[in-house]
Amino acid sequence: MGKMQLDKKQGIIIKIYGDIFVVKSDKKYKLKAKMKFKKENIKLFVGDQVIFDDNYILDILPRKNYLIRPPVSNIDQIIIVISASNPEFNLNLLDKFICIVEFNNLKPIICLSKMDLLDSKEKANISKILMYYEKIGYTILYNDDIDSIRNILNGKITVFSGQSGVGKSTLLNKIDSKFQLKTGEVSAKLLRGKNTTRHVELLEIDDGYLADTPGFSAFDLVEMSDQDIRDNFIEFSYYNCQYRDCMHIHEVNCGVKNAVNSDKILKSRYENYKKFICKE
Ligand SMILES: Nc1nc2c(ncn2[C@@H]2O[C@H](COP(=O)(O)OP(=O)(O)OP(=O)(O)O)[C@@H](O)[C@H]2O)c(=O)[nH]1
Ligand SMILES: [Mg+2]
Ligand SMILES: [Zn+2]
Repeated sequence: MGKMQLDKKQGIIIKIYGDIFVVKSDKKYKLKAKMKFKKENIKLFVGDQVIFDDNYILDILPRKNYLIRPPVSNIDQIIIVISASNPEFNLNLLDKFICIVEFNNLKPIICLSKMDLLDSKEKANISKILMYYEKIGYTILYNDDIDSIRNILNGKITVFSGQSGVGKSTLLNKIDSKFQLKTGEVSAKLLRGKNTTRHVELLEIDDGYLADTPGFSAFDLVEMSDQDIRDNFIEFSYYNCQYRDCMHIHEVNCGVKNAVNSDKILKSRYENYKKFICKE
């Protein structure tokens, strides 16, 4: 008699702790990974589709995409949470993050938090800036409009990202109180550089998954060349320059610089672009 055939199944990794992988299929399984992953230096991420038997993850299916920081694969969309205040409204971080998300061939969705901390004049100011981002093609959401947010989550893997303290975990708890994610004081986070959220797992919502992620205080664009950065300021491509490979810095007859001067391109976008190119 031959060996007993073990049942093979396919599922998605939703949680990793130590060397244990929680895989969701018809139900949840707690598994270990076969040695070959370590030998071949393959790191398994939440979001990975895997083949498994009763005890082990045997194989990983090809990834559609993945992020290293935070480690998540097969992402459908990224919601960038940005706060209107506390921590301060920060267009430099927003533009940097949009650039990275675009570089990964995903469309960022921008979600504003803490508008309640602003007076009406400040609110109008921020709304005007956000209209620019909407005009160039990005969806804008507000963290008090849970219905709209929940609507776009269905059937997708969505990663919530953004600076520490902007309210990612608070928002996810509002989307579904069963998540019970830890939240914390902004002052404590910024002072000690401490994140309340430490690891990444996928949370089930309707027919999709959400990933809360630890916020960052600063990060850089090291993996991107200057040309990559330029190409991921998507609205620049609408303007024509004399030189086909124009970097929009020192060149003459530059359509982008003209558009900045005539307020067609948001000044802060262009200023941030220059800072990123100069690796500030
Ligand atoms: N006034 C106001 N406070 C908010 C809002 N959203 C979140 N907060 C507060 O902001 C603080 C930080 O919220 P968290 O949800 O822990 O922030 P986080 O983005 O998950 O932070 P990390 O996990 O460190 O990345 C908490 O004290 C929240 O109560 C909001 O819309 N308005
Ligand atoms: Mg958090
Ligand atoms: Zn140019």
